[in-house]
Amino acid sequence: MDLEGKRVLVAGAGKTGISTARFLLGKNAQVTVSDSNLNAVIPEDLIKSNVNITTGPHENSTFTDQDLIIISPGIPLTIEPIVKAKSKGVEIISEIELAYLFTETPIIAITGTNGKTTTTTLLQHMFETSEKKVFTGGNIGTPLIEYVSGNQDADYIIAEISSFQLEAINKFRPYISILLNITEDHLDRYDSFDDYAAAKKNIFANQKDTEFAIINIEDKLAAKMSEDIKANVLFFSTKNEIENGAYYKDGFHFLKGSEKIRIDEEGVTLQGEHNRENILSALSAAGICNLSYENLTKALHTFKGLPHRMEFVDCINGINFFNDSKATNVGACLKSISSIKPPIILIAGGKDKGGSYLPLINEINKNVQEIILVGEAQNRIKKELAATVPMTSAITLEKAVTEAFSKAKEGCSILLSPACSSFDMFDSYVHRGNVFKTAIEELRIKFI
Ligand code: UMA
Repeated sequence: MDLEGKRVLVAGAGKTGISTARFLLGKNAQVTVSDSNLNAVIPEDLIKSNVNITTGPHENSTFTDQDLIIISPGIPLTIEPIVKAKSKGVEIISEIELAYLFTETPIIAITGTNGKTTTTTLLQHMFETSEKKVFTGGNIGTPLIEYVSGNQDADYIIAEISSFQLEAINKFRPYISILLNITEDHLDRYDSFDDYAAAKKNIFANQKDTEFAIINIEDKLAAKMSEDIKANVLFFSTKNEIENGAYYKDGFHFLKGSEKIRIDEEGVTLQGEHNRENILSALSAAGICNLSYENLTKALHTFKGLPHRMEFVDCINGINFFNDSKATNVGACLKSISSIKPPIILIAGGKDKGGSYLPLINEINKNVQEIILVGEAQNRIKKELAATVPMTSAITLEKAVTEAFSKAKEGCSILLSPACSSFDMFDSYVHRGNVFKTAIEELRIKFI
């Protein structure tokens, strides 16, 4: 793609937009940045450059008078100026598409509703343990375009990819794509679950039979998607033996080329059924890339896990605290309440994403003693889970922690697993998780 002299609009001035604008400047494009927030913070280097910056409500004409628009993931394709620009023939692509067009480095792209970040980070660790050079980015935090503008030379790009990023691709074509699972999420952005799933399926859209798709066969919808894709499909399963793929049965079985490999579970740091899925998918990709048994075993023994994902925080008076602030949807919450020892006092709630909470009922009845609710979604949760356990409300997360602690007996687990996003009360799930951990630190000072 030749960008020299082209009129290119960057929609959104968050992490993605800023990195994209810098890249485009380096390609001598005529760059405009438009952010709907009047108070968007634009870095000094861009202000001083010849980028045209507009903040405040998007103007249709700013979007229609362009040759190309790079849309940030947080902006839906349905906003009026984008629809108008599209109808005038302006090309609209996401930043991952732009990055793809400027690199030859093979991409391992990981998507799914849950487990993306863990799998991405685990793969990075596997490659680094095998002394391979990788760039890790995408939805995990560093835009892929930074790899391209940094003129880096990695063996592989390991990219966590969200459904938002997949909405505006034309050619983006990973060497290996991984689909972990698809459960309800982001229904505040999509008209239906089908629309969300269709965006995820885009990860396979441009792959050819020289490339690979690694798919969770236990996820019915994900498995169905394999039927009409061109890539070589390798399934993985935590439940059944798979002849031509990876599975868990008394250890992790996977393929390295045509060789069948088994790694023992003993010494593996990641725990829980959902992590078995993440491990199997990562091992499948590592097997395609020919990483050795020794290095993969070492990587699984030394992987440190991630904060805010079923993170054990503390044990006070025999009561265990777990921080799963990253559980921003019902599927993730379901997995966490089924993976720790009951009885659980669950702290849930936050910004509602429009999905149903009903799938939680069985696991709550089995494992949860009481729910303490915070945030905007609490009325809906109370209504949908009325037939389960007692529920109370807390005004702040700190109050929820003290309330839960006052009700917990020795042996009980207090779990923050909100099933909602954090944006009603916090800047992000990280902020929410840190507030939870600070509240626990304060309990420790008071009660010990
Ligand atoms: N904005 C507009 N017009 C609009 C809406 C928003 O101009 O109509 C502006 C906002 O004012 C803001 C900017 O757009 O200044 C934000 O853009 P963005 O929301 O795309 O955020 P970025 O900072 O670019 O971060 C994005 C991803 N954010 C989202 O998908 C919402 C980050 O994923 C990702 O790490 C980053 O790119 C680098 O690739 C975050 C996320 O929440 C972690 N992802 C979702 C998730 O994991 O569930 C998908």
